[in-house]
Amino acid sequence: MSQPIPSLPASAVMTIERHILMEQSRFPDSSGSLTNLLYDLALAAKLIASRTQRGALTDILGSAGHDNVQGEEVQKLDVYAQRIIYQLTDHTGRLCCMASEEEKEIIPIPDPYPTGDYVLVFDPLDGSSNIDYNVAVGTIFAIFRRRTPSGPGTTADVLRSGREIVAGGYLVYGSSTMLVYTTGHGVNGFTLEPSIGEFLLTHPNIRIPDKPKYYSVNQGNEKYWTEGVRRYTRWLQGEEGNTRALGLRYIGSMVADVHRTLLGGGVFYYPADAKDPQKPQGKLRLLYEAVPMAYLIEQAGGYGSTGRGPVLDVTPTSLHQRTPVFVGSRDLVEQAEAFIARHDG
Ligand code: P6P
Repeated sequence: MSQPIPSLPASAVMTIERHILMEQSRFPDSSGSLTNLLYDLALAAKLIASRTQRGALTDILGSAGHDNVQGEEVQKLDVYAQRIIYQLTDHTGRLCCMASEEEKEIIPIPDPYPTGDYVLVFDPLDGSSNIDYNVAVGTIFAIFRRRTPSGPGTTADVLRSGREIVAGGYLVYGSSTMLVYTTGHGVNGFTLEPSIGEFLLTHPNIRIPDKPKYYSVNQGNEKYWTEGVRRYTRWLQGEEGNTRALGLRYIGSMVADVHRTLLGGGVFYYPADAKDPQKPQGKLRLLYEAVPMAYLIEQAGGYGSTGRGPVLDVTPTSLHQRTPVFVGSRDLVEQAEAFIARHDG
């Protein structure tokens, strides 16, 4: 039975550290390990933000000169973000292993450091191809309790369905730096106050608005979509019998597109497409992109689907497995499932 969170006077300044501690009070028998892991991620975010916000003023833009496991050109900021998150979490004894978009295999905890009870999966800098154009980018993370009893983490600890997630969220490095996370009791957003280096609560108990504003998809890929996804998109545009036409907003950075969808309502999707035979399930990864975002959107009253059913029901069979993703207002996402079922068989 979770403990009631002690109420604070409205004037109280709610730092993320205080908020995480209050969340921990819901779990009296907790060891504090998850709390400290969330602290570590908040610190990593401050360090990453210190670089993203200075852009070309530091030697942090541009390509790192090699491709990653996804075959995507790695940006210098990708490398920096990956290294910061790893260095802040590899020695603390809170993790049994990690998995990153940038690393082909599971990342073990190095000797002589102890292993812990949790698994961290993350995309250190999502949308990094946009960095040089000063477009918002982000970090996405999900945390699971380990499944194996002890010792080095294994794929059995990492390849988990979203139903087993214990915490998830993202950082968005935009006009301001925000950290948005959930531990299963609602979604809260914090904005970094650079003058004091603190994330302060600015968006308590986020709920996705009932009245949607935008749909968000790369319409340039339309010729590669299935009939169901094409007709769904025309429905969103006010055809196919729909009287509530939506505007289109697409940034090409998942964190920024999902953040706008979470706060403004609507739907973001990256469907399966025939554009790249190597990626028939679309471009986005299940474990460290779709799952954390679907979990967070559902905690805010929305829904996350593969187009055929809940993202959170899918158990990955490989680390970098891709999936079609539809996240946002529940009724809009369920419409996507209906069009796909009706027209794509
Ligand atoms: P496209 C960024 O490269 C990313 O992984 C996501 O952040 C984003 O949603 C998607 O790819 C954009 O892909 O094909 O529209 O450029």
